[in-house]
Amino acid sequence: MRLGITCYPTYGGSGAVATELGLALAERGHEVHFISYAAPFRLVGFRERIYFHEVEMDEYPLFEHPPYSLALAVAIHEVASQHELDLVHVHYAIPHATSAWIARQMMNGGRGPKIVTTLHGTDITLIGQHPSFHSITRFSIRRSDGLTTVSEFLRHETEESFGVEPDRIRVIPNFIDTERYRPEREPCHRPALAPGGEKILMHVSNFRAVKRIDDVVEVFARVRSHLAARLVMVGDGPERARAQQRAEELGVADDVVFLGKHTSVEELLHCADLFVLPSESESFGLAALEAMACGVPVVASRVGGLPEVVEDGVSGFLLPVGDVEAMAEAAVSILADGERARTMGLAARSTAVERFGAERIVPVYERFYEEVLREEVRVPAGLPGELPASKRARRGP
Ligand code: GMT
Repeated sequence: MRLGITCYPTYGGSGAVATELGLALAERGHEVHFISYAAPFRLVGFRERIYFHEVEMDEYPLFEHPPYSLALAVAIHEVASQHELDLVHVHYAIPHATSAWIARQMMNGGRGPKIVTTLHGTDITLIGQHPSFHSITRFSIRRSDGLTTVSEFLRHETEESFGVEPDRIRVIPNFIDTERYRPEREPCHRPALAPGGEKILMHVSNFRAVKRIDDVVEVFARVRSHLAARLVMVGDGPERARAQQRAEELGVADDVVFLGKHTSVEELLHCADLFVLPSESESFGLAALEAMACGVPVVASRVGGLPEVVEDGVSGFLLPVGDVEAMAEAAVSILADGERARTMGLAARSTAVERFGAERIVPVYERFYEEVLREEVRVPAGLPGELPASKRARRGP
């Protein structure tokens, strides 16, 4: 197949998944064209059958807010025409699903590549609900030829909040390269991160408010009053300064290290004894899965799709959002008990390999694309002014 992939290229789960998917599909013989405003952060080095197309945006004095959605639509249109794409897969609905739809409308009255939209999280649960975006998001996702969500939780949310018909959405969970993300990698950075042999708690995110990184620090301060520990914070974002300040206030700053953004977190995760993810909302929790693949148990909040990834009491513990006391207690119960930590770490790794391994999930996407191309996926009948999918003209003259 000739595929286009559009995603946010900076640090974030949806861009990471989109890039890994493109790379895996190219390995399997497909031609993959990434279309975005910058090369996705995990797209490094030369790979056969992989192309990157940068969306061009010119400064113009009138544009206080340059219309990226339109420039992206033009780029998708150009790439789809020049390379005769069969299908464009957009990750995160806003504005990608809309731009892809516009691009296709520009092609001979709507003939063009099929559009698959993967919904990742806040495009549905947060920003997509805002009055400025709700109707266009609903319009665009309902016009995608194929719709996927990364968890059952998000499927349900999409159906409820956007009136998408129940049988339209396919749940395809995020996946992980379990060769790259694995326990006991070399070199081991443990001596550098915890020179005194302390236990290592780790958190990786983009430090937005939804991640509640203050809670990570609160949990750590409580754990540290029970045992020698260090907290390694990986990533950056708007909440970083507040979390640093909270660490100072709690008197634990000397044992908290903020490493900043990191392109290959697998080099760090395997050094951790525990991963902490106390998010307010999490449609899947890719960071938790990455830790689990490295054999690291997780203490997280019981929200969104996290219970579909972390099995409470088996690969970690799930606690109510904001309950830092309970999270700290759960963390200590793992860190202070070597046998429990080992058993949970093994369970975490097994879950990652058996349920979320790339070799298991990537072919699911491939089969879904084939279904979409064969028009076997249901497109709603009642969209005003549209012919049923089977009657619409196909690409080409
Ligand atoms: O939706 C977002 O907040 C952005 C997105 C991202 O790009 O990081 O995160 C979401 O997608 C990830 C990949 O599918 C999921 O692992 C995250 O749980 C999800 N974030 C939220 O739901 C807050």
